[in-house]
Amino acid sequence: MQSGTDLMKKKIKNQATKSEKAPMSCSVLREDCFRLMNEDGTVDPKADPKLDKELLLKMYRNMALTRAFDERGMMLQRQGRIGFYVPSFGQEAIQTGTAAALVEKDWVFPSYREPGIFLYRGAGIYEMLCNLWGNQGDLSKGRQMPVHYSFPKIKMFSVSSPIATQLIQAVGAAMASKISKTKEVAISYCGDGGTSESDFHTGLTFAGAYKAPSVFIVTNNQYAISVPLSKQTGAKKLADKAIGYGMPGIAVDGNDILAVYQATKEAVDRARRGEGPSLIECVTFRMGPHSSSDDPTRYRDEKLYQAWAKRDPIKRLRTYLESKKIWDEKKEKALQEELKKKLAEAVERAEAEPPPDPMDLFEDVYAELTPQLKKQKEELLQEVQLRGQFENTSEAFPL
Ligand SMILES: Cc1ncc(C[n+]2csc(CCOP(=O)(O)OP(=O)(O)O)c2C)c(N)n1
Repeated sequence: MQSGTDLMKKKIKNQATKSEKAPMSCSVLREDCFRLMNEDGTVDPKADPKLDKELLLKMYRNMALTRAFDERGMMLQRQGRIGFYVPSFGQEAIQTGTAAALVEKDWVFPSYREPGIFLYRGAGIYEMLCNLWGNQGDLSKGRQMPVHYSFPKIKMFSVSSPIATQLIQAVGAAMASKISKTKEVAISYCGDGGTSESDFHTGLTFAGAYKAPSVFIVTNNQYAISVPLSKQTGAKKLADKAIGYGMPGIAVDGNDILAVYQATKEAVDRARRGEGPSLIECVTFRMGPHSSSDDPTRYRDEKLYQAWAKRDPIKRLRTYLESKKIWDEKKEKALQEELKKKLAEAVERAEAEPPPDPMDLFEDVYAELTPQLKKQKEELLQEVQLRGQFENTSEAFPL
C-alpha cells in the first residue's frame, strides 16, 4: 500500500497494463479508472500494494460468501420459496473492498445491492435469510421489504428503497460525528441511476459545504433497471460530479478489489482526518438481473455481458492469491463446501421460522398508541380472529 499518497489529487496513472481488447468499445474498462490489477488478475510487482495475507484471505472469503448467498437467494426465489431477491453478481469487489477499508465505529448506509457489506461486518446469514421470508427471525419483524436488511449493532443502516435517500441520512450521521468529534466516518452507496436523483444533489451539497466526514460510493454498473448509462447522464464520467460539490472524485476499476480498497481507504482516512468528503465511482457491470422480477436479456447486449464476464472480480483475486501461494484448488474446494453447508443449514433454520405476529405491527414506534392506531389494532385483532393468521402471499410479490 502506498502510504501517504492521495489518489484523489494525483492524475491517475495506472500501474496495470492496458486492458485486453473487448468486443464492444463501450464495454472496455475505461482507461481513466484507477486500477492495480491486470485484467487477468496478475499484479505487476511495482503495483502490488502488498496487503496483509489475513486481510486478503478475509476479502476473498467474503466475496465467495457474497456470491454463494446471492446464488442461494436467486435459487430460493426461482423455487417459489421466497418472493423476491436482488442479486449483486459481479459487484463483490466493491462491497468487500469498501467494507474492508472501514473500522467498526463507522456508519454504513447501503443500497439494496450490497449484501457483501453486511456479511463483511458480521451480519448473521440466518438473520439475513429471515428477512427474505419476513418471518419472526427477521430483525425488522417482517416490516421491511425482502433484501432490505437492517443490523443496528454493526452500524448497518436499514436499506433504503427510494433511490439515493440514504445519502442524506449518511451526511446527517457524518455531520453529527463532526459536531460530536467522534471521528466516525459515514459511507453511503448508490448506483449510476442514483446520481440523477435530487437526494444525491442534496446529500453531496451538504457534505461539501460542511466538510462532513463522508464517503460516497457510486457503483456504476451501467444500468438503472433497463436504462443504460448513456441515457442516464450527459456527464463524461460520474466521478466528475464531485467537482461541483467541492470534493475530490475518482473513478476506480470496480472489479479490482486492490484498487477499490486503496481508493476507499484513502478517502476514509481523509474524512477521519477532518479533510472532508470524497466520491468514488466504482466502474463495473451488473452481471445479473436488476432483481428476480427482471429479465435483462430483453435489453442487455450479450457481447457486453461476455466481455465483463472475463474480468470477474472473484476470479481476478483468486489468481492474485494463487500467485502469492496463499490459495490453491484444495483450499477453494474446501471453502465452497463449507459455504454450501453453512448456507444450507441457515436456510433450513430460517425457512422453519413462523411468520411474525400481525399484532407486532403496532409495536416499537409509539410508547403509547395514537387513538387511530388503537382503533386499527382492534380492527386487525378482530380480522385475525375471524380469518386466522395471514396467508403466505410471497409468490405474488409485485416488484
Ligand atoms: C425515488 C425512486 N425512484 C424510482 C425507483 C424505482 N427503482 C428501483 S431501483 C431503480 C434503478 C436504480 O438504478 P441504480 O441507481 O443505477 O442502481 P442499481 O439498481 O443499478 O444498483 C429504480 C428506478 C425507486 N425505488 N425510488
